[in-house]
Amino acid sequence: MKLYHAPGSCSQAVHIVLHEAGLDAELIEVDARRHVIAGGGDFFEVAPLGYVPLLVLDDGAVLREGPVIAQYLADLKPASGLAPAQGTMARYRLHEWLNFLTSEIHKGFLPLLYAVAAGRYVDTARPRLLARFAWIDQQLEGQRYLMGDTFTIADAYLFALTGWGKAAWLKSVYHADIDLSGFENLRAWYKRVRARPSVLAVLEREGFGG
Ligand SMILES: N[C@@H](CCC(=O)N[C@@H](CS)C(=O)NCC(=O)O)C(=O)O
Repeated sequence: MKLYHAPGSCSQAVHIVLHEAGLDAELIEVDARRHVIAGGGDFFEVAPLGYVPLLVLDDGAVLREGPVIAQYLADLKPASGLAPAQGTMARYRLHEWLNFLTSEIHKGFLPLLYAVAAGRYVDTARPRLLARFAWIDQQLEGQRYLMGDTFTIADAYLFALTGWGKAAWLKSVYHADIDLSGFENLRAWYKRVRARPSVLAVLEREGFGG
């Protein structure tokens, strides 16, 4: 397998899942803003939509969309607990989280990451995003991970996205103009996730260690 990824981007979630599942993949780094593959090469030739993550399987099949790639990898190692079994209510709960993270958090960040282009829309986008983080903070009350006691791919996804916000306890990657410092449960969760060996290994490899 080959994983096209960009350090600190949403593809970090898939990178973490690879480690958690104990799977091997060749990592190919991409400059996601310039759409250039490290060492040379036009990323659009591999990925017509120009975004990471992208997984190329050994038979040449290409899998797009982070939450789908993460589920594929998790399902290769069911004993990892990274995704509950297909068809169970717990699996639908996982889908619920992944869809929420994709549509409400991941894409909710875009106006803040491209604030100049977004103009006054930032004034609408920021409180919406904060309200959704407040909701996540409430859900984490009294539990270790998003789905309870078990770390799942939803935690890996939220970890990559949370790193985009501003808070003293974050090693922010993009410094999006949103302050997450008021969310105590999120903060405790973040520290817990950041201490996982898989996450430490990925941060080191992506240049955010230490
Ligand atoms: N729908 C895609 C979105 C992926 C995405 O937004 N990737 C960003 C990095 S976080 C990227 O590569 N952006 C470059 C671009 O869109 O040109 C997914 O969920 O996997």
